[in-house]
Amino acid sequence: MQDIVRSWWSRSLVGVAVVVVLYVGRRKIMKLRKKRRQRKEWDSVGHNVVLLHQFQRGKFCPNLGPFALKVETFLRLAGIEYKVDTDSPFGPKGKCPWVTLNGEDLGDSEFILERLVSEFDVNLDSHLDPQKAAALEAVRVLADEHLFWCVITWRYWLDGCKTFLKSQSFSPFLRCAFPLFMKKGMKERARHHGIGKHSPEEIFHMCKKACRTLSLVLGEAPFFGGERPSTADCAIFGQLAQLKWNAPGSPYEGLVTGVCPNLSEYCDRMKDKIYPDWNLLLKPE
Ligand SMILES: N[C@@H](CCC(=O)N[C@@H](CS)C(=O)NCC(=O)O)C(=O)O
Repeated sequence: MQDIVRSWWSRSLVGVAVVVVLYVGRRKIMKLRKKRRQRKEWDSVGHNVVLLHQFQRGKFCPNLGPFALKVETFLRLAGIEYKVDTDSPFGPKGKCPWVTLNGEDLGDSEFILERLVSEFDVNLDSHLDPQKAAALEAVRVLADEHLFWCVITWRYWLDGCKTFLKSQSFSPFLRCAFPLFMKKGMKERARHHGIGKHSPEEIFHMCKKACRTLSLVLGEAPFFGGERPSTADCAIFGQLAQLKWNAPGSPYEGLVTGVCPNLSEYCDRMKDKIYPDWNLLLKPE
């Protein structure tokens, strides 16, 4: 009797092991096939057509990622033909956005823009003298490397994604899961970065100071580049758009709509000039 039970058990175990191996193998093959299919699609968008990999569109703003919005804004201003892929938002450096150009994958918005400038021989800054261009680069870093951290630390950790989710058309599953993994992950990242050591009030204060600085730099000018948008405008708009459209009803939104209204007007101006199809890009539900 014992022998029968033992052999039944060992046969069952072998059966389970075979099923698991088949299941894992099948998944791996499917993943490989998907990758191959995607690669084929990405490489066939056309010569000199940029494929921009980014997050899905939002309810009020075409992108929840400031760096993706920066690249898309640049592509439009420079008149470079592009297509969008939202299936694979994370690229070679594990970040969003990234682009595929003529079969080559490029990561990091700054490196992408530099490459586009040389590849397509475009210059959005020809009207700037070197000193103004250098000052704008410093302002761009303030937006990309400082304002960005204030906003995402608040968005994903301090606010627990509550306000942010109002601006996105996520599925019910993502609505529940997103805050769970983002809150903890963001807390850890913010602590490593250093900004997470400050109190919520201090982080808001830092964000306000950054907005006031941007507001003073902009002054009465229509764009940071003066009469027309420059490369730095793409980055600054990408970051400010997060406050203007992706923080509805919050004190962070108030920084541009109330404290520094010229930044809000600036966002509208950029939107109207560069995105005549803004509403068509949005994902309302
Ligand atoms: N320096 C990068 C920053 C990109 C970045 O931080 N993207 C965020 C989304 S806005 C991201 O991918 N975060 C995911 C992660 O860091 O794992 C750039 O300019 O492209």
